Amino acid sequence: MSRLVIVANRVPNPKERGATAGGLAVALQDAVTQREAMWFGWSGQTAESTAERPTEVVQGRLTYATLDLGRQDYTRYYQGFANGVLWPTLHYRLGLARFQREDYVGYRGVNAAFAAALAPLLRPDDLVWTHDFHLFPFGRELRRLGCTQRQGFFLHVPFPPYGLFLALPRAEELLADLAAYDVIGVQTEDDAINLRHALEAVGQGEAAARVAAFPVGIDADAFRRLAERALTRAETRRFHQSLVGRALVMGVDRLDYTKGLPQRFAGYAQLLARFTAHRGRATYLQVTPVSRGDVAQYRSLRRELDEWAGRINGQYAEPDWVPLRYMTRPVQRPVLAGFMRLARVGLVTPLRDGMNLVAKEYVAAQDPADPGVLVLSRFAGASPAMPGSVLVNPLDPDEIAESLDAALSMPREERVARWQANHDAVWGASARAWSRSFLSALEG
Ligand code: ADQ
Repeated sequence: MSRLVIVANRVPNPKERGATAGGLAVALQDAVTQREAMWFGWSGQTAESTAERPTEVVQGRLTYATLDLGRQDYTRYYQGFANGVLWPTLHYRLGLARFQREDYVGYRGVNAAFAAALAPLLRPDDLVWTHDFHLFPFGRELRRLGCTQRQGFFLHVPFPPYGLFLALPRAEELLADLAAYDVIGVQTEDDAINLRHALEAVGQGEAAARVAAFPVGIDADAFRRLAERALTRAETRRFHQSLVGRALVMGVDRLDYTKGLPQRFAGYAQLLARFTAHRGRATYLQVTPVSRGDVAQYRSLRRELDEWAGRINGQYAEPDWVPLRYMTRPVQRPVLAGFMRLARVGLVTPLRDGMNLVAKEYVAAQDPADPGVLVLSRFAGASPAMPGSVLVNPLDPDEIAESLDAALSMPREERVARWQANHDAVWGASARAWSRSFLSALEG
């Protein structure tokens, strides 16, 4: 079997395995245990200038090869173009993008530097699998250096309608970058349609034929076990006792403007205003660790949410009941899994999301005999395959309130039927199936 080389902006820390690993590391766990593999990418550290040679750590058949980023590269490539322009544009928010020519030049420069650092480490029959929007140009840079290996690319975030994407300065060049890959994977059929249109519109029809949808999944059995085991943990028991029989609504998201958090808080406020029976009977826990805190838009979002939380609790709290418990500190995965199992409602309302793994984790965490209800945004990549969810338009706080009321009032029989309707989407489309189907397409 040929070696697998995974290229991603962030490489997991070899010391943090299992429970603390990030989403991508978890999804690729199966792939890297099946064959010899290498993770290649940014170390997460900055230095005076970007390293030319990676630092390698070998763990059995798995090698981690990482580079520090120069401070200016960090600002331009990572903060400026990847997070400041591509992230909003790919989530349909062109108005939030701040294009600056030097950031774009920095982005291309880091991709070229990464390719130059990886090329000498490659063997002729390696499979190279590059991940996400930070690395559109990476495959073409490798080709420029004479690398002829099979190369695949997977986009974890959505791809917007082509007219929107083409409004981005340098869109054509970025689409031509994608044409260097043998397989171009996206999350959903809608993303595939949008990306094919964009490629065709710029004369890259051949590349359009190499685009396919590979929906990301989770290891549902492992998450279910985590959730069950969590019930015996002291944190979970203390939390359960603190609910004193009240129905728990739960949200888990990175603090990001794509996650629809102000609208979600507004929806919960509408629930308390319009459906007064839930006052004193429901508790909403939102866990939202701060991410990208050095970007202005994220700081102002944080202030907005602080205001919402203060307003909701100020207006509706009772001496013995706090309607909203809002946390911006990270919570460990095993603890989170236990909290999800206790939740009567999983509230997942991104304005746009490539997939959204929290929706799948919530379903996996439930007790099949007495499951909770998933209230899910129509605009999460997870929604087409999850027919048992209560679907909402995340821009409409009134609709969120009505859906919350319906979910909180739902009889057990209907909750069980809806959970079963979501079961296949979660257990059938596993992390392992995702990486295996992508890699078999890449092997040709
Ligand atoms: P993200 O935008 O990070 O991922 P998501 O799919 O929800 O979004 O994955 C987040 C992961 O981090 C989940 O496993 C979740 O449990 C965990 N997580 C989130 N908040 C947490 C918290 N407060 N504490 C601890 N863990 C937390 C991107 C795309 C998604 C796509 C994934 C995978 O934006 O659309 O589903 O990649 O392709």
